[in-house]
Amino acid sequence: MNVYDQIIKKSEKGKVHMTLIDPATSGFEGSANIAHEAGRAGTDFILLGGSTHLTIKEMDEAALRIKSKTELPVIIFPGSSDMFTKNADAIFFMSLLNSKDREFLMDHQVKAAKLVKTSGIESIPMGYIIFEPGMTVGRVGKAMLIGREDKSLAVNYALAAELLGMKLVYMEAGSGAPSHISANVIKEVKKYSSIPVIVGGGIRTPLSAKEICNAGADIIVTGTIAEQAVDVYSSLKPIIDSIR
Ligand code: 1GP
Repeated sequence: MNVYDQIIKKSEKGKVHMTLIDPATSGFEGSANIAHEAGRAGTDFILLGGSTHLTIKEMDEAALRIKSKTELPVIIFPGSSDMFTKNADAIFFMSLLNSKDREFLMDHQVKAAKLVKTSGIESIPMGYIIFEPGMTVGRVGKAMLIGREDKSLAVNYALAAELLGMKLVYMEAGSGAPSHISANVIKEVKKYSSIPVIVGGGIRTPLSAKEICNAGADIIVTGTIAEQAVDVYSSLKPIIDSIR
């Protein structure tokens, strides 16, 4: 079964958890360790990437190391056109829909298109939208940040992603954000959206994970919590358990 179908199947049965691993922050060994421990804690998918630039060689190495420690599907979550590896199982072929810079809307995608297509890797089209405070990705991606309670703009962006044929929409507060996006906004988007909604950024406690899932998020992503943990398993397990 391809990765997208696995995501759909899992999200039909319950809430999905994805662990974001950034090898630029965690190193190769640390990345492999996080993948292993996150798998033990019950995460469903590994996202490989982030907003720090990595070369294809580094991505190759990181994916290999991660795959040597887990059987979970590894999905590239690219910050630029160079962040690609054939060693992953799929790539989120994404556009930062509220960027004011065409680089993040379409230029990286154009640069990477032939490589991705000819690699044979599964490509999953995804709309990516960034909310306040946005953190590094908001700044680097030159996002016109969506206000924390701006339900109407959020709905329009999410629906634009869907009507453009994107298969997922990712609502992001920014990695390391002091708080996640608003539950009211998630609820409103879910009233209209027919594609799975991913929420990430600032999720650190079982309570917030549950709040986001109760509001309607189909998939949640955590990154920082595992990155900073001394014991990755113990930091992730309660969060993942809380959404089951
Ligand atoms: C970043 O949403 C993810 O794209 C993860 O955010 O690092 O805050 O968990 P955190």
